[in-house]
Amino acid sequence: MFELKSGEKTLSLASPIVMAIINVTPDSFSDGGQHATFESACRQVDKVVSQGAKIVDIGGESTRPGATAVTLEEELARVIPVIEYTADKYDVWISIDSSKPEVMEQAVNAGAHLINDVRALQEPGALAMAASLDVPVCLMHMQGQPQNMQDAPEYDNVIQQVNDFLSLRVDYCLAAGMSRENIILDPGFGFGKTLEHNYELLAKLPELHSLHFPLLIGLSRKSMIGDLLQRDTDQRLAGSLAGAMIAAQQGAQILRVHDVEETVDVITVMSATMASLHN
Ligand code: YH5
Repeated sequence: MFELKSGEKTLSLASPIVMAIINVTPDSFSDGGQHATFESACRQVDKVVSQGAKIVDIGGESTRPGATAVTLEEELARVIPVIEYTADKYDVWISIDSSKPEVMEQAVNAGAHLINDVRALQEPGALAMAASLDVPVCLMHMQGQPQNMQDAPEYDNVIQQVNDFLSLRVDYCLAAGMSRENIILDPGFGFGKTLEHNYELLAKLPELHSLHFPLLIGLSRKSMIGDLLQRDTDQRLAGSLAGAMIAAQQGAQILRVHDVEETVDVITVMSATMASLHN
């Protein structure tokens, strides 16, 4: 049974939990500037905490296909105030979604408990920084870079290649002095994968458990839902919930989602069912 520890805090992974996505990026439909971005992120934190999110994942860099890079200064200006607001007001776990060691450091100093890095600590200095901060880290698989990853992803054996990549990153983390208990793994749905690759990974998710680390899964509103169902981003709730349910049944411990209230309902029904097995 997995449990995460960060400083004085612990988080049980005995049944699946929800990580809420908090994007601290300027909304392309409004031009309210930095303060509007801060305010809307804080209101989103208020909402998802009340809906039962156990972790809020705060990110200031868009890693969607084709998104442009953000400077260190800009990323810090976006995420640090939101982390401070959340740490001051709530008991919830705070995750910093970043690949930059300086952001990881300042985020943890501002109250973040966990690092979520879609680049699996491959940026210069990130591995040493994460090891010295001594907090849990999610290592995600990506083929290519956000700018080009969806161009023509190719694998001979997608589950094996994802497994081998994550296993190698684990070795580097352990060699850098990171504790085994601080590692979380993620196959990275949509990060350099076709629709078929994504569904093969979801179907074969239990194979990733052979590494014996908790799994984090993010498929909420992604193309693997939208392209399959031919639905726009605001019409992907049912598909996302089905995906979350399947991931949880396949043994995923952490579900990274936009729709917190609905996903909490799904896993509550599932957990009640599983608990009744022992009756
Ligand atoms: C993830 O899977 N994903 S950012 C496109 C969408 C909807 C959502 C077109 N960060 C993950 O959420 N971190 C992101 O619709 C992540 N695992 C972890 N650990 C992409 C995203 C999204 C992209």
